[in-house]
Amino acid sequence: MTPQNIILVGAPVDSGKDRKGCIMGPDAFRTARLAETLTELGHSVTDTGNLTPEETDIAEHPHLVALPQTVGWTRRLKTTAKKVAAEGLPIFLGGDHSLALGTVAGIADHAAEQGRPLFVLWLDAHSDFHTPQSTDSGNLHGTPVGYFTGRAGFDDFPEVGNPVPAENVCMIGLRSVDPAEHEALAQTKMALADMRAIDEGGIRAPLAEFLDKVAAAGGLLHVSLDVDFLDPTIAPAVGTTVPGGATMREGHLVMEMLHDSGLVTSLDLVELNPFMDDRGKTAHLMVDLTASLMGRRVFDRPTRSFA
Ligand code: 6HN
Ligand code: MN
Ligand code: MN
Ligand code: MN
Repeated sequence: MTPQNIILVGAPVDSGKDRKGCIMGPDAFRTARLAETLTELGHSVTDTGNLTPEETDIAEHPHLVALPQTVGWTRRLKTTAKKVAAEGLPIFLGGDHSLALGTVAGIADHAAEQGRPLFVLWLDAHSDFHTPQSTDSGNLHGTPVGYFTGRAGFDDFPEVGNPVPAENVCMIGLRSVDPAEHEALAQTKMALADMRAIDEGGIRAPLAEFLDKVAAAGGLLHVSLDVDFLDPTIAPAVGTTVPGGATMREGHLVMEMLHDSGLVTSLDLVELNPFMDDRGKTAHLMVDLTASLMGRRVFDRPTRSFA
């Protein structure tokens, strides 16, 4: 991979759900040597430190958890993401998944300015396609895809100037989709690979198909990696564990294919709750996956075929 100008942006967002702990995420990624690892791969790495949310005068909501804080984070991240995307390859260190309301909306503004379409790869057990009206839990980390694809009902949030068309989004790893999300997803042309599809056909096919589409369109590609994409036995440090997730090798293969495609222009690392980790194993795995995305390989692919 040609050396990249990687910009680490700490986003200790912890307002997207009731359970606390993602506030420690950015420092756990730092402790697991993310910057050093990427530097060793030959990239230039700048850590810009941690952001804070903008102040808002929005009132607390009876059902939605910490609405004012999440709106404040969305404002801050939308502006910041647009700016840093013009300067290099940003990696947003979460923080819970509500940070993607801001990161993807801001990256979409950047893509529009470049005159290029934006594509989003959503690696998650969940589809996060709720609106503030459809969510049962009131946890706004379940809404970012609804927001950045332009669903109605996000009145308190910044306007999404450049919604990402649903057909430009691919989700891989799904195994927990709420009925309201399922119904809404059925109205779209989003590419959805649930765990059964992966069991039956492998994780390679849906990703390869999506990457071909991104390449053909000359698009930018944002990847949003939720810890719970991975099976909880290998990645326990997350509040929303769902059994039956991606294996270690499925995770790495996705990242290696993304690397070889050369298409990825921005990344979210989200939902790491270091309070729930087992001696840093989830933080280390997330760093290792990021390393695979940024060019680490065990050895050069063998030239001899074993078929
Ligand atoms: N995540 N669908 C559930 C809810 O509360 O709306 C879970 C959301 C999980 C959020 O994956 O970032
Ligand atoms: Mn998520
Ligand atoms: Mn999830
Ligand atoms: Mn729900």
